[in-house]
Amino acid sequence: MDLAQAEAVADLIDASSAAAAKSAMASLSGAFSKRVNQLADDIIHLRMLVEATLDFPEEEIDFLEKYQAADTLQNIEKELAEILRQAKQGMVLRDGLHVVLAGQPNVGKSSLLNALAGDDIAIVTDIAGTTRDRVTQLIHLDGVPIHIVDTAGLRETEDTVESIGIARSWAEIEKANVIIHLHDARYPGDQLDSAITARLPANTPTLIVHNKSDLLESSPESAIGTTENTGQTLYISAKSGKGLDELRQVLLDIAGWNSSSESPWLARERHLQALKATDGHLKMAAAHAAQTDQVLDLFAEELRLAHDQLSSITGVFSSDDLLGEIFSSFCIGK
Ligand SMILES: Nc1nc2c(ncn2[C@@H]2O[C@H](COP(=O)(O)OP(=O)(O)O)[C@@H](O)[C@H]2O)c(=O)[nH]1
Ligand SMILES: [Mg+2]
Repeated sequence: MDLAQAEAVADLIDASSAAAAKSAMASLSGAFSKRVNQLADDIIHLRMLVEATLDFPEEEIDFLEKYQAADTLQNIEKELAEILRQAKQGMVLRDGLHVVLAGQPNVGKSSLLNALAGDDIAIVTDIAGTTRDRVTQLIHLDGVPIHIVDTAGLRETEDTVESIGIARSWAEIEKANVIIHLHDARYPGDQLDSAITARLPANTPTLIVHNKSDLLESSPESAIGTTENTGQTLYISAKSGKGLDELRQVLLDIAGWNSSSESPWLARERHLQALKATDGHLKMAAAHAAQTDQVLDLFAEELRLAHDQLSSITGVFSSDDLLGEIFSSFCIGK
């Protein structure tokens, strides 16, 4: 069993849905490791050729041309991109998405949490400032864990407890993977909503969701854009449930979840970082190869670093600190 498989044991124990458990099983049986090892083999082959050329310079082989190194490297990068894409899916399945409900008091944030959870989790009243502390609920969409965080409504307040709650709301917003900025559909273009929008972190995908559409005389159509921060305007009613399926679908899209593609292996942040670092070194190698006066030893060095990064996933090359960290999540008996 290699390191990625050992991690899969812990992930299988912790799996929060059937889909996550299935993917953890795939990792455990070596599906992820196999792809990583195949890619490592391709890099090893290329390294072997370049190191040989470095050792026997008198042969004066134009290495890169003779062995079509550029093509080989391109194929390796393509395969890496595919592994990275599937690893991202696997990470969503393992860690889920943190979705924060933000907005003014009384727009229906707590009602939306309850509607999505299918249960009365948060207190709902028509009194502004009811929610004072964040309430988190785990739901599953398509087997994907989604942590929904309900927050205190954002407004100026003299109330000490409420203002602490609002500070917490902003802290949650900063940590969110996705922000649902809830509006009251009856008051489009509200000034306070614009002020909130201006304060939201620019790099976090944000959905503008107009709630209470049941109170409108005619219900406007939702506009679902293709990019994350533009054009996502949804009309829903937390009360009647209208538009909630659409909202769920948009959340899955943002998570990068594609239910039609085969069940990926489970992946961790560590794996993703290593894959990205591998990609960085391969790109550097390609850049060296593209120069007219090819610096073969730099090319070789970048390939070596790429190889090291990739090997850290399966633990062929891992520091003791890392191993300590990973195995600290195992208890005796597991
Ligand atoms: N008609 C209607 N009322 C809603 C809807 N969502 C919430 N409400 C009402 O709006 C009030 C405030 O809701 P709440 O969920 O506590 O808002 P929050 O302060 O944003 O958490 C309550 O009286 C809810 O019953 C909706 O979709 N339609
Ligand atoms: Mg509330």
